[in-house]
Amino acid sequence: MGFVSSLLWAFWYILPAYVANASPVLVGGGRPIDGGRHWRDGRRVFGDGKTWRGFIGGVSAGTLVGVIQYFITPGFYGTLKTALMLAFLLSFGALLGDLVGSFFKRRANLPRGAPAIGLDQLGFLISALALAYPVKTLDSGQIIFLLVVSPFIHWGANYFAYRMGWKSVPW
Ligand code: CTP
Ligand code: MG
Ligand code: K
Repeated sequence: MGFVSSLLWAFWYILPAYVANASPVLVGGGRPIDGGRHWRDGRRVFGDGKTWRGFIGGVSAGTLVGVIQYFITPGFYGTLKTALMLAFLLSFGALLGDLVGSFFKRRANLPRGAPAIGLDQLGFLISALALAYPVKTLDSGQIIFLLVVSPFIHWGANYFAYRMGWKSVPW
């Protein structure tokens, strides 16, 4: 595989995780996952920015993208079942990593929406890669590439969402 095509495949592989991470800003809202409860430090467990609708909607959107990807490049996945499993684990991993990130942000006394550089841009990605690892993984060069470019994509996507009026802060 050529260098450029290996990087493009890395994007193709991780796409469900990106979609899962980005879609809650549009589909989220309603009941927060922590149900409004507080941790023993007196602060919210996750906060109002982590909702069931965002979580389930994000996992669904990412998984659906994976199914569409299978029909575009079946050879990359082998079987529909593999594509489905991979997309689900990438999407679930992304939202789980995002949730864990918010847990640590609240423990650090950061209010909902406050930026946490590193955690915000890479937490979802590392968690997605880890959960999907047993089904299909990338080589180390591709993983390093995603770790380097994802923060820029994350910032770009958030800035776009801010300019569209979908969220109140550009990060
Ligand atoms: N969102 C959601 N459910 C999730 C994740 C995100 O509803 N599980 C929605 C919320 O409206 C959230 C927005 O997507 O405000 C942007 O997500 P994110 O930046 O991850 O949340 P923050 O508001 O920044 O909250 P936190 O400080 O906890 O990261
Ligand atoms: Mg945020
Ligand atoms: K986040």
